[in-house]
Amino acid sequence: MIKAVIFDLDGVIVDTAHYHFVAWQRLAKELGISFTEKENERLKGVSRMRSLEIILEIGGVSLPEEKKEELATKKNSWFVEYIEAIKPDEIFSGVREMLSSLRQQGFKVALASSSKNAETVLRLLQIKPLFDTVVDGTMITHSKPDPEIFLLAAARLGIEPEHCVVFEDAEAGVEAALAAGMKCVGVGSADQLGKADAIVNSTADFRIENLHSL
Ligand code: B16
Ligand code: MG
Repeated sequence: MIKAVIFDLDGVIVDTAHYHFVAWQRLAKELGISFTEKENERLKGVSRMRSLEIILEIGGVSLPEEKKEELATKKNSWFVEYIEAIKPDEIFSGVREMLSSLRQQGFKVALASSSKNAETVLRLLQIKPLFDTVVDGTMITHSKPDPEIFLLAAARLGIEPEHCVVFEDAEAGVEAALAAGMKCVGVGSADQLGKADAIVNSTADFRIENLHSL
């Protein structure tokens, strides 16, 4: 019996992945590393520092911790600059209505994003009041694919993991949801998200009445 729905942010509610990509690519260019949109898939759902490490691995570059901190901070300052322009209508089509319907139908609704900028994005989209709880990258120690973020969201909602469904667009996120003992709807392609219990092209394509048959 599903009682709660937990949403990832980037790629499920809004396309911040594009802004992450543009900022990472700018940094990669400065470092002389070629970084493609396909390689960017590996960064989805994982933490800022792990993302940087993946790019450095791609470039075969090894740097001291201090330098990595400096580069991650630089990338984040560009990302924050880019997302300042986000408008409420950038939310994926149908998602605002879906969040409202879920709560009207008695489901608890949470946001669980690895991003430390999730609060800013929610404010810009004007959707924070649509969630019963928000868990983000500032509140966790282990990033997806570790289940910590989803277990924390469920605990804050007061709902057992087996009664939760997670909407995720990243492979690391699907793994995290399943490791948490939750059901998972993958948003994207079956190639990448094949382990999910169901796959949709975009979040609002999922029919709420199908939650109980996952
Ligand atoms: P930040 P999500 C994740 O958000 C992104 O998918 C991932 O690409 C990013 O590295 C991570 O947030 C950390 O973001 O640098 O803003 O803290 O998909 O978990 O909503
Ligand atoms: Mg995501």
